[in-house]
Amino acid sequence: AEKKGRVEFRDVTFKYPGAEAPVLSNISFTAEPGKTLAIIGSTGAGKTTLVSLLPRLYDVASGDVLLDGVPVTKMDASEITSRVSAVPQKPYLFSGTIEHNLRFGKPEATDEELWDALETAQAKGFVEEKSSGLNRRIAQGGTNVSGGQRQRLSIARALVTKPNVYLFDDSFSALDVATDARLRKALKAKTRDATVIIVAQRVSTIADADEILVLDNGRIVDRGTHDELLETSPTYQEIVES
Ligand code: M5T
Ligand code: MG
Repeated sequence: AEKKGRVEFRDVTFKYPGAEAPVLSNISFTAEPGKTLAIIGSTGAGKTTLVSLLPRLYDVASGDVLLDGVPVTKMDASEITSRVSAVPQKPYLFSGTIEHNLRFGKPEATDEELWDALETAQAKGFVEEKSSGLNRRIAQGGTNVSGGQRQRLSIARALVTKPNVYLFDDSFSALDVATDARLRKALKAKTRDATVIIVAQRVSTIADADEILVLDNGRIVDRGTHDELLETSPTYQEIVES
């Protein structure tokens, strides 16, 4: 069967409600199942805005966002959420147990699936270290876990749903470089058939992506692989050197 999860942006323009200037202009790209697409760019470039258009946190002003050829504006919310898992830049945890947090998108998941997701997200040790395990309680706002643990639990939650498309918005930034690398390696093995879109600050997080989009001031200014961009993109070189 053909793999699912092809994402296409066609000449997308977007403005926040009430704003005058567009935050995104003429955005066109395709992300394919089995591949990793990365988005990099300075703060305020529009990365979070861009990835929020697929799960329809906002709708485009013009152009189209398509999932397997169908505009997302023609899909209902439950279909999109079952097929697209987004890990937000500021991950949220519910007050309740770790299990409750992980099962959020897929209540029927087995314990084995939860542990498997935790292992991939490099969060298994953290959950195992207390005897309460999956029943360990997360305080309101997730204040009793660190930023990096919050990110990893949020990644595990996305893995439990086994979607066609993963969106990671700066999800690896609170991890040390070694954990970041281990997590992405495990992730790659577990998400072979899915489309993976990674927003990153660090070049090391995305150097092995199949394609990298360089976003600046709401526009894609350059695109290519890491090696290509090192040769051709002054904006990318600046990010590498920063
Ligand atoms: C892009 C503005 C923001 C900036 C531009 C989320 C949000 C953003 N903006 C709003 O006006 N309202 C909003 O709700 O849009 O912002 P971004 O998409 O958040 O940029 P980024 O993700 O590339 O930045 P960062 O800091 O996460 O690397 O002008 O003011
Ligand atoms: Mg952002």
